[in-house]
Amino acid sequence: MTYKKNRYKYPVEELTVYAKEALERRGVKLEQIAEIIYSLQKDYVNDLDLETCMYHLEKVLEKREVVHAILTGIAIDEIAEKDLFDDPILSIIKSDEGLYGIDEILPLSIINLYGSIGLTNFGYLDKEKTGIIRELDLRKDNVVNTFLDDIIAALAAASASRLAHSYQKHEDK
Ligand SMILES: [Ca+2]
Repeated sequence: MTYKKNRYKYPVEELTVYAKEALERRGVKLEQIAEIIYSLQKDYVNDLDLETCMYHLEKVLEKREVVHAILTGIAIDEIAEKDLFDDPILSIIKSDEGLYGIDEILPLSIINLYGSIGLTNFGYLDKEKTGIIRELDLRKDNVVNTFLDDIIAALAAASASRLAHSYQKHEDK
């Protein structure tokens, strides 16, 4: 029996580069996500710094499932921006209706990788719209960020969860 080596067309390292490029193209800097992670965890971790937040974000971005969610969400936003969907779904996506909900379901594939702290943080960010999430929410005029704001919230929540778990492990030892 031989192991099928080329199961994936794109190695995950390459996908991570695509995902980072997509975030940058949509006006999101990784530092801005790190700032949200910091705000979520600063009260729980002594001497937390942005570098540590960034480290955990980079680790989350190395996962294929995470990259898939980022690229899918951003693709939907960009296709909607070009009016390439048909109505009614085009109008629904473009207006980011509160009851649409699919934009919040897609990033659960990121959250699910990091346990229940991730889900709690995701719910919190969805309500509070911290930092760049709020900025994305306010950017209008032919810009569609319906999926992006939830993707960013999920990345921050998942990274915060990963960070929290890494400290718990240290304490358990
Ligand atoms: Ca949204």
